[in-house]
Amino acid sequence: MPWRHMFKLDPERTISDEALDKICMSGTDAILVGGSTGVTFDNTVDLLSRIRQYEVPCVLEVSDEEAAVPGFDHYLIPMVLNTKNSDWLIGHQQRAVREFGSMLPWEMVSSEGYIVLNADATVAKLTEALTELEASDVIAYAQVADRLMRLPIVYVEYSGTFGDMDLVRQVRNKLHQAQLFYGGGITNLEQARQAAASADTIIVGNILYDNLEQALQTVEAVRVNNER
Ligand code: 1GP
Repeated sequence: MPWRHMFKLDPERTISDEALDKICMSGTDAILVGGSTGVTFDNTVDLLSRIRQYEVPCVLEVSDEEAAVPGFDHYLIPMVLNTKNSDWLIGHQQRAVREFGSMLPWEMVSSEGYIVLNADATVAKLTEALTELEASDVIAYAQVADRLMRLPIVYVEYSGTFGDMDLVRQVRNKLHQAQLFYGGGITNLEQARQAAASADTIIVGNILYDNLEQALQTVEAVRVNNER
């Protein structure tokens, strides 16, 4: 996946046509559709049909098997590596495959190994993530994903707060084949630059709803990086 910058839109949240136009025309590499709660088939279809008016690639992160909507360019299936509850590692995924496996466009599906590190985030609470981790624990989770499970993507998730970039860099240095996604608390261009220098791909979410202009500037971070 060659993308370096993605905006993440939550189908449960309201976004105006004007804001969506700016987001889709921003130069971001792809729009990621996903959320921890309240994602339904209907609100996902609605958001997809609006994004489809633009050329930007559109990717669905399938966090609820009920909202597996056809018509996206790619599908990402999250597996939470540092959960206490194996349902979030393999349970939901097993049920989704049982239900929809025969219909899945497998060549358009990639799995993501999430390491959820902000204890206050909805995703951490929902998935019962073990967030009190040493750097060596985090790196080991990433290596399990990369070397043992051979997942194509490791996602260091600090949703809602800007994370430890030194740790993110350490993780990337240990990855053998997986692509490193970073998301969480990117609210301006400077943070986006730091994250883009530490991970392969950065994901910008919440700030789209709080300060659209600042969010749009984050796209510059990967352009500048690419030119280096
Ligand atoms: C959330 O990693 C993404 O899944 C982005 O995080 O909403 O904090 O930008 P933010």
